[in-house]
Amino acid sequence: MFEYGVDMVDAFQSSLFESTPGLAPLTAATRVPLTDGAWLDVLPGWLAATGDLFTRLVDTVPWHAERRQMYDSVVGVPRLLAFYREGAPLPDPILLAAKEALSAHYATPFVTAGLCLYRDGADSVAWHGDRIGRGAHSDTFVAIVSLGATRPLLLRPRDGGKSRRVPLAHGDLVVMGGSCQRTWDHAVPKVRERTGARISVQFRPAGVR
Ligand SMILES: O=C(O)CCC(=O)C(=O)O
Repeated sequence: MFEYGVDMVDAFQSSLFESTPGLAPLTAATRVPLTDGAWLDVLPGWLAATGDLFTRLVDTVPWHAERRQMYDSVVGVPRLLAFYREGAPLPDPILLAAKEALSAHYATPFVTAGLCLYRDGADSVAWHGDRIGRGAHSDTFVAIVSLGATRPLLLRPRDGGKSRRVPLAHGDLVVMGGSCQRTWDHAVPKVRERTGARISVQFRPAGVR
């Protein structure tokens, strides 16, 4: 397992705050307008130059499996999960730097981090919007950093209409903004072809799940 000593973390964290190496300015993101006041900001490779962040997260995050009721049976959720609530230390200083950069750029504190590990192409998340809490009635932001294997993020308007496919490669950032959580749904579908593992890190403001 990767050894990541406290001194190393401290030294690295200081240098991140001085110069945020590997983090391109968020002003480089492309704004993609959707319908109904929803939009995406897309910044390919935002965290691509961050060494073995993917491996560190696979090794150090306390991943857990969840089960949920589906009709008459309880089924396994097809991905592993970890959640860092507001104030919980993040598992890597790069994620802290990313959270700070997003908060500054969007002038909104991003306070929680949800991490998902898609072990292979059979792992997925079904169509949904983040509508537990504020996203149900107000404009908000959900920022996703994708690490590891490329998987498509699909988006479709809830009222019908043209859907979008955003391929998320290693280090890519996509921010769903405006009305996106209440007027659009998103999903990461299963893929048939052989696919490596992917981690999704979602940063959210307070009261958005
Ligand atoms: O895998 C992703 O990037 C999307 C995750 C997601 O939508 C969620 O966990 O709510």
